[in-house]
Amino acid sequence: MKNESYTAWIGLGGNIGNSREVIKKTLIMLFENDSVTLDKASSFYKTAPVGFANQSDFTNAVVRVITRYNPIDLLNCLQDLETKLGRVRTKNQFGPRIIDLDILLYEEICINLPRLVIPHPRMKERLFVLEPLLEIEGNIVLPGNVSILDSISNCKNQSIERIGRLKI
Ligand code: PH2
Ligand code: MG
Ligand code: MG
Repeated sequence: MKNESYTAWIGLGGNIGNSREVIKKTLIMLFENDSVTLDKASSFYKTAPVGFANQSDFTNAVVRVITRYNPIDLLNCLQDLETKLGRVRTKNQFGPRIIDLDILLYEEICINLPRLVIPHPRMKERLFVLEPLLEIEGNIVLPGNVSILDSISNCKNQSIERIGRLKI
């Protein structure tokens, strides 16, 4: 592995069990790994489910990390962590989950592989990603030169409530 480090943005979400505690535990476990360090974390948000309505509200957050991993190694690391935390993959891509860790952005790169698409293909339509991202990255311009505020104003039908600081 090269010694360089890269910035990535990760979305966290879950709606099974005490999701706030699960997200905290996830971050503690993630940062026990020397190859990923926390740079900035958003607050926690309580969000209505998007994509499949008949399930509990989610808790969501976004973090900015510095990592030595390339995107695929970072994905492997996040998926290992999901499994360790008890994630069971079901056929419902948008259904309930204990923890979901998604790479939203990695530097300014674009990747389109069967396992991994960066920027995250649905991030611009999801208030549960955009609002926490705006909190930590006020000036960010989204891929395609889209303003985050414009994207947020297109998601106003999705409900989101800030529920407190993420202290780890
Ligand atoms: N994740 C999904 C599908 N729908 N809705 C909310 N509010 N938060 C999520 O994290 C979420 C979702 C699939 O990854
Ligand atoms: Mg997801
Ligand atoms: Mg995922």
